[in-house]
Amino acid sequence: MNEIIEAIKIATLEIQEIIITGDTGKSDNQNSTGDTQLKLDIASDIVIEREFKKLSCIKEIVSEEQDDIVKINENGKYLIAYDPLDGSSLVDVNLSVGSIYGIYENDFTGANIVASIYVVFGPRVEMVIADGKTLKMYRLQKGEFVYIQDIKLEEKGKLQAPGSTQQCWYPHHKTMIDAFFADGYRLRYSGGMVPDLHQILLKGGGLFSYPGTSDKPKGKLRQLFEVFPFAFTYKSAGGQATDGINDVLEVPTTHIHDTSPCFFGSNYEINIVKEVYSKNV
Ligand code: P6P
Repeated sequence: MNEIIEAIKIATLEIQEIIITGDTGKSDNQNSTGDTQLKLDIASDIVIEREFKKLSCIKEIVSEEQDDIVKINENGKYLIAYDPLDGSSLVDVNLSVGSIYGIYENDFTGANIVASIYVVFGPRVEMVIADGKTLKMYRLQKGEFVYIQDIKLEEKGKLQAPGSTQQCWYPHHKTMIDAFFADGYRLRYSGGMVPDLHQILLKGGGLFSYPGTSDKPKGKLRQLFEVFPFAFTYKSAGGQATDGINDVLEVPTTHIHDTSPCFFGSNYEINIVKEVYSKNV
């Protein structure tokens, strides 16, 4: 696992440079989910794949930016699914973005995730590593990643990050989100999953939601390299993650680009989500 972390550190330093100096324009391609790929997405993906291909411990990788599984070493122990530069369209308005890595054993399913790592490219570059029991944050300082702190969620938080198109929310979802705001929660939503979830983790908790909607009943966020890594991250910080009914890591995966409705947060907020959604199945 340490060699994977070191590979991600090397890739991160190069991606930071790509963000600062790279072309934020669109490529001529779309990814498997139909998103128009930015040149930054492709450049970041190339860097990460290059570094992972050097590691004999990796069996195969899945990238948001590639249609198919890439086989690395048939005797490798780990399978890695990653989003090389999530929220890349925010770079040209100078907002924070991030990379997300889910590390699995045996197969690409929520039940088989064994670690997650995300990197926030913001005013500071920070890397957060989850092992299922702890969540540890490191900060890039003078070319090195320095340990800063462990992250733990409060039982109840203060922040709400309500994603997706509000006009497509189901009525019970809208009623639930409105009730949180009526209870004094504060809106914190940039449209970048990584900084939005990082903020809730560091500011004591709350709820990030990207539900199923009338236009996207299975949600928008991808299971293997967005939903499951952050579910594992939040559980490692003492929180929870659900699809509205169950632990989101129990959601079945039939295709490597499958999506899932997802809620990540402190226990109090997630328990409310489960209570509301269980009555509106
Ligand atoms: P919406 C970025 O494109 C992304 O995949 C996530 O980083 C983010 O949480 C979500 O989409 C934002 O989607 O529909 O709220 O703009």
